[in-house]
Amino acid sequence: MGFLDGKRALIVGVASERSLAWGIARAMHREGAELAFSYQGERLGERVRELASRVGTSRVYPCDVADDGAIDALFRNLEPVWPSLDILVHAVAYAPRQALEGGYLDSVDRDSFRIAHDISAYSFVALGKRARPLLKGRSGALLTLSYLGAVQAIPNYNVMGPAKASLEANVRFMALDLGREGHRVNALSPGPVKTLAASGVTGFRRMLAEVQSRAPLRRNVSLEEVGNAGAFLCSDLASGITGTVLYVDCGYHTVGMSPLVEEPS
Ligand code: 0WE
Repeated sequence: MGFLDGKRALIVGVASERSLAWGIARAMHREGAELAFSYQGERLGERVRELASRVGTSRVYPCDVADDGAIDALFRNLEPVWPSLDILVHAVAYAPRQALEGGYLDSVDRDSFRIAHDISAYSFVALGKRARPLLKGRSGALLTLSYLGAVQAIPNYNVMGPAKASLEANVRFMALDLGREGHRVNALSPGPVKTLAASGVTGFRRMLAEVQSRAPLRRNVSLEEVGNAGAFLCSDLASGITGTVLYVDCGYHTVGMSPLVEEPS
């Protein structure tokens, strides 16, 4: 008996074994959900198909979330095999590399702002619009992935901050709208995890060290912990929770200052 028995979940955003989307997929599979995946670009197609086979599915479809036609094609591929859907997981973000380092005003420009918001925030709405017909009559759950940079200024996160702020506002407006139909919309806000997206980020190792010294739990969060929180939020165990951002960060966002004395590591 799993707490997601009989649920169908579409996972958008798996790029590797270290992806947050993959952590969520594994937890959902463990709890009995049936899964389907999308991927961006043929280079990732093979990798995602291999990962999908480990959680017992060959439902794997291409989708570039920047393209409404591609989103439509994803659901046209899915509909014949899955006439209904219970869960949509959106774990996609992108800003041009050069916008993610240096001072904010120097690095941001109209193009990087537009791209970051389009791929990281609007794509959740675009997927929600298209998923809506399949959610009809179910108690659906939509989940996206945010980050602390949405609500606090973090060095180098730059234009991704406003993009995640927009994403979190979208969670609230989508929750209000879809709540009429019984669907829930939430976000996770995990602490830093060494994913493919994070591996190119300047100073990422120092960020992990900062969290480890400052977070109440004195460590970083694991992929499994993020996965478990995601599976919970999309399950009936969370039936009263919508429009929220759940921090999965070992408590980091709750403290205002590092411990004043060095602690043995
Ligand atoms: O949201 C993110 C990262 C998202 C991301 C990562 C990349 C790297 C490669 C978006 N766009 C790109 N574009 C690329 O070309 N995180 C929460 C991880 C992350 O990224 C940071 C962080 C953290 C944490 C960037 C700067 C500072 C902190």
